[in-house]
Amino acid sequence: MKTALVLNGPNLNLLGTREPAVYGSQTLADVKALCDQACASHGLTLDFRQSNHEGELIDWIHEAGRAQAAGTLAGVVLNAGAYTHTSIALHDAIKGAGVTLIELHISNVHAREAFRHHSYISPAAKAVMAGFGVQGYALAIAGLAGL
Ligand code: CA2
Repeated sequence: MKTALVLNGPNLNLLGTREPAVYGSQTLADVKALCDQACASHGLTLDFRQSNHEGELIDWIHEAGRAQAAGTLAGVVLNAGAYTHTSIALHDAIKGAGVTLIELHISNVHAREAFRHHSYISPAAKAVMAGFGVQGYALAIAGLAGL
């Protein structure tokens, strides 16, 4: 059985505690449970992580590239949080690892502030998901399973 790696970037550990109008009221633990269900129904094993540190996310993407090359990983779902809009290093890591990656945002970033409209992740991603709330995680896992 292949693994789906779901990576969450900075401040996503705060999910469900603030800004419910933008991000909903579900916690990151709730999102993990939702991803567990989605993976189970698509014959995938879930590996779910969160970090507030850019370098740790980069190390995990490199690890994912090795796992995909070894045939044990279906791909990555990445909510890079605000690093989406700032991190050339994450862009380079995704390209360098050669990993299949779906960029995910809970909110519709294009309907928000202009500084959220540009993504360094999108050009390196296989697909982009935004605006479906936390349900987007399940949709992205379904998409990964179907690739
Ligand atoms: O919509 C998304 O998923 C974002 O990736 C979330 C990021 C934001 O910087 C991106 O522009 C869009 C922010 C994650 C922080 O999440 C919080 C959740 C609750 C309370 C505070 C922050």
